[in-house]
Amino acid sequence: MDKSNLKLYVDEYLKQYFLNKGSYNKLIYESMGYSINVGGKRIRPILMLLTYGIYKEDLENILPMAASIEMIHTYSLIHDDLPAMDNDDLRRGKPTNHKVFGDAIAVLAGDGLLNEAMNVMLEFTLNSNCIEAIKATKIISNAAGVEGMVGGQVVDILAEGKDIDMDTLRYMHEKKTGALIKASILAGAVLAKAPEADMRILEEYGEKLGLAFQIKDDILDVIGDEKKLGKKVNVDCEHDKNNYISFYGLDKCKEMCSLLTEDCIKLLDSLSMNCIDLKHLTKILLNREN
Ligand code: GRG
Repeated sequence: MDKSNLKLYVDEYLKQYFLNKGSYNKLIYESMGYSINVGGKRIRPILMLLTYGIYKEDLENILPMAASIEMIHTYSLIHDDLPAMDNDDLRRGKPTNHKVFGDAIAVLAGDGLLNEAMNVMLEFTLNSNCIEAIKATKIISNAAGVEGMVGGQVVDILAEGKDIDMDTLRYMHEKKTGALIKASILAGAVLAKAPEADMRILEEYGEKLGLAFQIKDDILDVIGDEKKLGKKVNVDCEHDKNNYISFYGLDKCKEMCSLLTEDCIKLLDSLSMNCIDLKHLTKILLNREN
């Protein structure tokens, strides 16, 4: 597998997975496939593959696990866009799932993707018959659930229109965005049977990377709003208050993002093995434009 083109392998796996599926239930597969194939950076699967790749050569072996985490991420985006949550019309530059298929099918497409991910991970576990696959599945399902992404989303919804403190903001993002990012890294490491000392370093790396990713997302959000409005945004009144920018301001956030990225690189440098590709991706995430 060409490490510089991992997105292509993930895209192809997911495309094939949802192609020509279903009979009476064809529509739900179309809806799931629509959101899966509509785009996306595939950061979580790539993080899993590259972390696994620090220790092992056969990256293609864990492609189903990597694709599963993208299915979970895509389900969360479909549900997040629903009128009952963020009520967004566009996602990944295209109409959101519910705009194309209606609310009911969009809810079911999200449910379908989550369950399909569990199915693929369990099939991988049965086929590989190894304890590491069970551990990785547990890490991912826990990160996707109430102790992770779902829990973070609940805090986000409850915080809407209210002032929250820094600890709540941090908890919210650690769970909503950070948990799945950290799980991608840890699952890759577990599947590759990384040494215990490296696991601890990668856990810290995952936490810092998740935070840097979220702060960068907030920065891009404000910059996007400013471009749309053609003027500077006052984050206190013109922008969703519960983000890092409204707590720290744009410049401080940019600095925090750079410092976190530097920390991430130092952590990767302290691993027992060389990981040039993961370091490269870490820097790309800091400099990304979307
Ligand atoms: C509905 C349970 C549930 C959770 C939703 C992920 C999420 C939780 C909400 C999305 C809201 C959001 C925009 C969060 C900011 C960080 C984030 C997850 C951005 C989207 O991830 P990317 O940038 O997206 O990896 P692509 O489209 O590239 O896959």
